[in-house]
Amino acid sequence: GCAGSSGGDGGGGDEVVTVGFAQTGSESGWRSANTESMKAAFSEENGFDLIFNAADNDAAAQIAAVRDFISRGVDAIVIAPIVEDGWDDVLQEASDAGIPVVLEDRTVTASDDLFASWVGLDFKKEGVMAGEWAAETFGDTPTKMVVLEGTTGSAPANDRAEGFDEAIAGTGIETIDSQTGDFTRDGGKTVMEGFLQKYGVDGIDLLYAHNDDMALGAIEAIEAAGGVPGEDIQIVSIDAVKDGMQALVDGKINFIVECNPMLGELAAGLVTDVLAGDEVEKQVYVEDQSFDQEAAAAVIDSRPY
Ligand code: GYE
Repeated sequence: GCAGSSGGDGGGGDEVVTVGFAQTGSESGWRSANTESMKAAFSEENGFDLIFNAADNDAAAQIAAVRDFISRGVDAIVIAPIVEDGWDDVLQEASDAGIPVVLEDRTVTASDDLFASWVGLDFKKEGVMAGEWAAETFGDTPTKMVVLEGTTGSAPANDRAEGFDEAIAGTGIETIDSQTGDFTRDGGKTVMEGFLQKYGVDGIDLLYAHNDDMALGAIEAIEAAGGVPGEDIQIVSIDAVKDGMQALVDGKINFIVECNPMLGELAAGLVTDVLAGDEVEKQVYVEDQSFDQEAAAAVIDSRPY
């Protein structure tokens, strides 16, 4: 046949592995860190040819990107699914084409026969940890809470809501409003402006933001409305990215649950193992921590993202 298939690196065991990665978009600081981690792990030095697609949070565009990977005949596909539902058909198509799929970050509702493995975080547990802090902080005290939800239909938005609600059941915390801010800073700011217009700074005691970026946007809205974030309105959020941790150190956020975005090496390891025909776990969970102001101050300079 044809010699020199690709690369011209001498062949042998050094075949380049072509991977299509369908990223959600670039909605948050967490996402930037995750994209960096993925690109570093799926690098040329590591033997990968990475085809990177960011779908700008458009679920249909993300599915189209995966279809494109299939028609290009990549060796493997990695997906960070924007939403949980709607994956059955395209995952079946990848399976029919004999292309293994590894999911990273978010989960899907499709049958787990349709993908090789998933690596990510326990979003429900993150919600529980955030809710436990709120339950301990406010207890039976009547507390008016607003929620900034992540992208509607995404696994972290669904699971973080569920975990938090379980943890605050039976406390004095009442959800007076809850809307999506799409995991973005602008979204968090705009939705919080609406909440503040409706309830006033005095009518809100607590904000639960499904990620740091939305909390950071909300902080701007609270300050613009003459309120003191972290005091007039206490804030709990999830991710523990640099800007969020700084706001926690500054007392503008009161508690943060970590969500580790450094999933690249684990995802690349799974792809390598799957292509080698090795058995892999269906679900690989990465551990998260949580931080109050003091804990954040102690680690902020040593964190990689
Ligand atoms: O928390 C948020 C990002 O899916 C865990 O997506 C991820 C979430 C993360 O936009 O900041």
